[in-house]
Amino acid sequence: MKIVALAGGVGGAKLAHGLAQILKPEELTVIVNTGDDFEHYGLYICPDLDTVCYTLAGLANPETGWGRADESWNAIENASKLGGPAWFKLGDRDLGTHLERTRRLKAGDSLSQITQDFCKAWGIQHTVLPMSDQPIRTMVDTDEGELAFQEYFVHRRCEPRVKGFRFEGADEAEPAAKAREAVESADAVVICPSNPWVSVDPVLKILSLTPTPLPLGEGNRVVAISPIIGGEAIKGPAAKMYRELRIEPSALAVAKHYQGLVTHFVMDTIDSQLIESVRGLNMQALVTNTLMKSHVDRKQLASEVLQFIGVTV
Ligand code: FO1
Repeated sequence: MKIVALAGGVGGAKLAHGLAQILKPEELTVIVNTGDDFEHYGLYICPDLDTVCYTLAGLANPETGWGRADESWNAIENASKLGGPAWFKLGDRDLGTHLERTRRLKAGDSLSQITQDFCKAWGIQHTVLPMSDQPIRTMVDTDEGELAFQEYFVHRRCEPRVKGFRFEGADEAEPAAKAREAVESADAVVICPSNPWVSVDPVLKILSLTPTPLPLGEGNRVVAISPIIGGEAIKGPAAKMYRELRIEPSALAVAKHYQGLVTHFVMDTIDSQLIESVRGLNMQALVTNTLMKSHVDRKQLASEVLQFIGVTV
């Protein structure tokens, strides 16, 4: 059984970790959004890739979900005292990742190859891949003009009102070769509970997973887990984005977002009253506890998702 999980940052990483506790290394490929990537202090930063890898390796900061556990901040504090920007917090341990990734990219290695080598060094046995080896940049159109993703997300704390999104470079970019192969040979695709607008949509666009998912064969399953619980996002600005785009945030709105692509939809028990409306979108629906507060919750949700789509492990 071959499963591909599509993930953005923290929520995606948690479910990917749950899946990795159940599936064998050869059974799981996690394809990660790189639309949030940017250059800062001359370094190439891949926040979502790092969040997924640190989480799978057990190195992630348990409070924030991003960055490293047992982190110190000497370098960024020093740079800030010298007049450098401190709005994007780069920890000392985390900096090592960006330094080495930037050195390898400048030497001509692909992001896929670098990620594979980092995973090996961190003891990650499952495959983690960027969606593309070419740069794609999520741009957020707001009432204050268009902002680069991290500028909007971290620097401006998601305060400007969102009007739309653009994935710069996406039209010219190819999926990473191994990501394309993984999707083409997948028995099922799991869309993790990540932000549909800015974490999942760029991956779907790059992989050409449109409402009629061409690379997947007849009978294959695409399951999505709602990141909206009781009308609010578990983390991050997804609910705020829905509201600003004049859509009421709900698990049903997420299901509609993926209509035509997704065959199975998972939402939280708190949203059980929406089950018939979701089924009306031509999807099978499962209601369960989707809040992943502990490592046990991650594995439990992953196990229920796999069972729901008929994967026996
Ligand atoms: N998120 C923040 O809210 N503030 C930060 O200072 C910050 C720094 C940071 C450093 C490395 C990294 O890998 C991620 C970091 N993030 C930070 C998270 C990141 O901006 C977002 O979680 C993702 O881009 C959205 O998925």
